[in-house]
Amino acid sequence: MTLAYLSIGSNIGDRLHHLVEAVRALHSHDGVEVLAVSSIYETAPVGYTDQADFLNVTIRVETVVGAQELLAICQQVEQVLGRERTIRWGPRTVDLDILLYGTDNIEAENLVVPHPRMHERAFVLIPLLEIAPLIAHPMAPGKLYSEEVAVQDSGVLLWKKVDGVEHFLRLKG
Ligand code: PH2
Ligand code: MG
Ligand code: MG
Repeated sequence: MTLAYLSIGSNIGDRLHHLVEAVRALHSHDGVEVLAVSSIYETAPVGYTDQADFLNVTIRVETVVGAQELLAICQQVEQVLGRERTIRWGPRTVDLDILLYGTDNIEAENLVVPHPRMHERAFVLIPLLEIAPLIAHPMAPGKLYSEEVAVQDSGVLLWKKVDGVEHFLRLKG
C-alpha cells in the first residue's frame, strides 16, 4: 500500500461537477481508495492567465497500484470526463496530477514525482497543507512544504469547506 497525493483542477463548465466526478471515478477504481479531500479553493489561473478561475482540490489516496498505473488511471479519468468537454470545444475540463507517491522520487519521461512545480504553486500547496499539514519534501529532508513562500500567495480563496470524502461526494448527486 502506498499513500499518494493528487491535485485536481477544473476551469471549464460545471467545475464542481468535474471535481466530484473525478474523485468518484478514482474512488470506484479497484486498488485506489480516496482517504481525504481538501476543501475546494477558487484560484486565479497560473501560467496562462487569460482563462477562467479554477476550482482546485487535493486528495490523499491509498493504493496498491504503482505510480505508472496510477498515472494511467488519472489519464483515463481525464479522458472520460473530457469526452463531455469535447462537445463544447473547450480546453480540458479536468486535470489530475500526481504530486507525491509515497516518498518516491520518479524521473520518468512521462512522469516526474514529486511534481516539479508543486512547491511554487499556492493552488497546490494551500489545499495540500490542509490535508497534510506536516508533509515534508521527499527530496529535501527536514524541509516542510509549509515553509515554501508560495504558501503566502494570494489568488487562492476558500470556495467551499469540505468535511470528509463522503461530504465532498454528496456535493453533486
Ligand atoms: N493548472 C494548470 C495551469 N494553471 N492554475 C490554477 N489556478 N489551477 C490549476 O489547476 C492550474 C493552473 C496546468 O495544469
Ligand atoms: Mg496540471
Ligand atoms: Mg496534468
